[in-house]
Amino acid sequence: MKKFFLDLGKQPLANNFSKKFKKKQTKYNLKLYFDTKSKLVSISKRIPSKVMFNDEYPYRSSMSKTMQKSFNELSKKIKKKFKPRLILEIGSNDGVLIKNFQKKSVIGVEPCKNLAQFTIKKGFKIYDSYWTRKLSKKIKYNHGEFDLIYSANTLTHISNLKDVFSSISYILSDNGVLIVEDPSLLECIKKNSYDQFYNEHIYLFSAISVSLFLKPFNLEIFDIKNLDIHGGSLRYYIKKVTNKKLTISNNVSKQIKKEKKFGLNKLSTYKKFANKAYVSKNKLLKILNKLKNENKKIIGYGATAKAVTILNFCNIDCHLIQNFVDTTPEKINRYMPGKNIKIIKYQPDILKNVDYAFLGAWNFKKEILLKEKKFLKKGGKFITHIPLPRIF
Ligand code: JHZ
Repeated sequence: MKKFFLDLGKQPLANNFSKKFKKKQTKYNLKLYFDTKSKLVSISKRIPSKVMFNDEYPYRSSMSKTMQKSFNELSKKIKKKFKPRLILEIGSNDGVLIKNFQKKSVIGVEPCKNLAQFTIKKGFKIYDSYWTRKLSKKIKYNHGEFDLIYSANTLTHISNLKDVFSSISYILSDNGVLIVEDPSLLECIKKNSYDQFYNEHIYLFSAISVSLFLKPFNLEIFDIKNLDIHGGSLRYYIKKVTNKKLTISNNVSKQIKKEKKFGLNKLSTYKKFANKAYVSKNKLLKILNKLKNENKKIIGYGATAKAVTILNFCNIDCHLIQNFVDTTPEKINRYMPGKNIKIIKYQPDILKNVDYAFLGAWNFKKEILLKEKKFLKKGGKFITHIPLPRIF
């Protein structure tokens, strides 16, 4: 039974950075629900994949050093621990993981053709289609079964999870391993990062919900790792239930216990989280309005999908945050969805005349602070809303 807990208002497509200032933009309800039976947290309005993940999709996984390092380390681990013959990556984006493997040992699935091109051009085999049962049949027919399947920040973006996991189970070899990586619901609730919810994030996974969901597909989690990536992610190592060669690590029950102790299996936890989102909104607006009245120059740092949720939920436009800066070529000179704040190209001296930088990419705080030492030294300050709005 799905129970409502938070209304984040009308939100535009989180990655639809328009070329022109647009007075009117299509917006969709963003309401959050907790399913008391499946323990899944999801959003109500499902937008067709084709609308969200099109051939001009601007998000590039390789735009941060943190991400490159994480994928590089993972590829080494995969090679050493599992020694896979053939790897399938679902949602290969611009190839940040794939490029660490030999061309003959990896196949990617990436429906956004502009992103798929990055790896196709390098000579990798990429299916530029959506992950569906039909595609899994085609890939199995062409390549056989896979002994390692990897997917980061993709499966939570697909509405039909039954189709997702049944297709994976179908194409995964009997002794194969599936590695799934997505933002951790526990970390999201703990950090009050309501901005992890936008129309692309149809679900936010927890170990509780994933373990319940997998059973009918002959799949189970055999290990879990907590990662710092994206504000706290979980990496689930999954195998077939019938595969008794791999043992189940204590990390799985530990994580589930931790989540239950925090209350992820109870609606009341999400209601508290919803109240905190409103507290966070009011506090952020108070800070920004005060600085504006003092004529301070504020810019946004990192034109993230998360920032789109904040701008539209808190009703922040260019009167409060003048511009956003970002390193992604696909976002530069475009406008933040829904609020028309122009995104400008990041350059090392971009913060020269800035007083405050709002951390849209708060999940890369460490990397950004290291890069902006000069700004801080000169008295520049950052604003973050995680876990609650403050200046530092
Ligand atoms: P980042 C995206 O969300 C969308 P976003 C997607 N739906 C998803 O699931 C998550 O990723 C995982 C820029 N930047 O990773 C680069 C700088 O400009 O937090 C990016 O545009 N300078 C697929 O958009 C953005 O910030 C820097 O120094 O919330 C970061 O976006 C750094 C480090 C980043 O994901």
